[in-house]
Amino acid sequence: MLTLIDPHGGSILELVVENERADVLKNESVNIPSITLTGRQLCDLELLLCGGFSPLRGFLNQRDYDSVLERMRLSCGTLWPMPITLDITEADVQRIRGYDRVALRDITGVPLASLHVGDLWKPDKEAEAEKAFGTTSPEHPAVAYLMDQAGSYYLGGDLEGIQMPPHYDFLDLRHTPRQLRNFFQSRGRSRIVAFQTRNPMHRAHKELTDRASRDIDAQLLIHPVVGMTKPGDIDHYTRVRSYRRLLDYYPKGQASLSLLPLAMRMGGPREALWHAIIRKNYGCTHLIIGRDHAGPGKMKGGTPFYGPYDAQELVKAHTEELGMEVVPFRLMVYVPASDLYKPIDEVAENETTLDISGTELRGMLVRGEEIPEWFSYPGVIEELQKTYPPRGQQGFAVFLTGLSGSGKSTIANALQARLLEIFSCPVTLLDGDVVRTYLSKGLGFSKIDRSTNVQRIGYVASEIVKHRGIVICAPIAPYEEDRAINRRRIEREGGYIEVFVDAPIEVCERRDVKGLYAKARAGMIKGFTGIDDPYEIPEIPEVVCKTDKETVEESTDLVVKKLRELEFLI
Ligand code: PPS
Repeated sequence: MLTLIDPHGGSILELVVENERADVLKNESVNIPSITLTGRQLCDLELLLCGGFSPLRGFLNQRDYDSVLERMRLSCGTLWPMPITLDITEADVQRIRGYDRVALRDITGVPLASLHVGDLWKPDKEAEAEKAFGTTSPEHPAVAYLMDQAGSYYLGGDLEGIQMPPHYDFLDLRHTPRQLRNFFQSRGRSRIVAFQTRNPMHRAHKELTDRASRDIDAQLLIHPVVGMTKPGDIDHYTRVRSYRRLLDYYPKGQASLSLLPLAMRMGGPREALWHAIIRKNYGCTHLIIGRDHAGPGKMKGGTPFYGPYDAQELVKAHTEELGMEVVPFRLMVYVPASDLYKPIDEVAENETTLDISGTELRGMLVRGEEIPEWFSYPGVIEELQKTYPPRGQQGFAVFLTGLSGSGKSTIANALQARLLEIFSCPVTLLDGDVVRTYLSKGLGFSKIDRSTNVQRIGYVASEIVKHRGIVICAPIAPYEEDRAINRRRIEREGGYIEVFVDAPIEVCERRDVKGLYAKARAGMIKGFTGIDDPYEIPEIPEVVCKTDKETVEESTDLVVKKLRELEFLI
């Protein structure tokens, strides 16, 4: 363990102990209570152990926590804007009572650190949200996390690291602060400008980072966050592959890429200050800070959480204390008339500029549209295209829902045959009865069992769609909530086409293929959908098939037509 000589002055505090001590702690961990870390806690632990969060020695105790919230400083006065806390549950509190050490483990059970139990307290979460993020709105991702996911208690204490959390991806791009400092030193570089990002980088980013590093004669460190970013962001695997390709477009040796396993809070100004301290620990001397740095965007009503330059201002006000310079990021825009990127403040009033937003880009990718060269680089786009293939190359789920006897299975079978005519790949059919035989054996028809059954189908379907496969599901799925959960889960991976197989109950009852309606009417089956259990009509189905008025072919045609319209079938 290194000793910190000068907070923010250049030293870093690494918390992983020597091998011999680590073995002692590992053995001891079997006999003390353990806490299994969540994804976010794991990211925090990694930054604590490697020195990215120097000068912190562990999770904050109450005095430091209060002080950080009140004045963005630890109780000793050192600048530190973000509360780094270990949240635990009431059950955890009971388990650790009476112990002075607790083992921190990852989800697979590997002991990563021993925490010397310090303060245990119940925080006022509203006050924390207001002070740290300036809002108690659940639309702010960190506030939502704090209120909905974080445990009710905080456990503070110094850490002795047993080992760093293991990683298996992009190992050549993961560095500790010490490794990065050594790397820069070995290159003889003393001026390093960091670029923080959680998005893919295109031409505008390349132009601005290129300019920034040349203007101040500094080596550029592209330092993307690969821990946790804003929900809905592009996954880090895709981003890192695209950053790698982007490196080819910088002059040789000008830019380096290293991954930061940080869990962002989207905390705007405080987060920017935190980013500066972290980058300082990683050996950087400058940080590029732009408009709305680390902000979560706008609230539903359109009001932004933070002012556009609040982050820049706050960090600027502390540059001397930090020993870190801010490089203001001026928005670079494309000027088609001169085929050039320019800082927005250099663009004349009558000059036309062009841009493509992240959402527009994703739309263009899934529609298979060509991405203009002025916007990005072929290598970068190639990587994004792999993750966002055009609709015709994505998987999809056709989810048929309706009463028993409404015709779901018949349409499902006809549709499967139709799709097999077109595609060479298999089409999986998850029919109600089949699922209950293999996937949901043992489940009954209570509300909870039905939900479990329907969500299991949704989970399996989402996996098939993720692998770009085609799946047809045909359960009754009587509850809107379950269908909505499935829709969200499947749409993350590809297409979800809900088909309401709409036949009046009298028609279904008349058909009564399995004789179940008769049994239900006779009271021999309880909780039968449509008789004494509800069927909630789908709110926004992509297709409605009226099977009392259409032939099977006509209903199937409707689904196929919709698939073509949505471009899943070309
Ligand atoms: S659910 O609600 O989505 O979980 O139902 P599902 O798994 O699709 O139901 C499959 C078949 O179970 C038969 N069955 C019942 N249906 C409704 N209510 C009750 N109580 C019930 N008991 C048995 C019924 O035949 C369903 O098949 P389909 O193909 O829909 O006729």
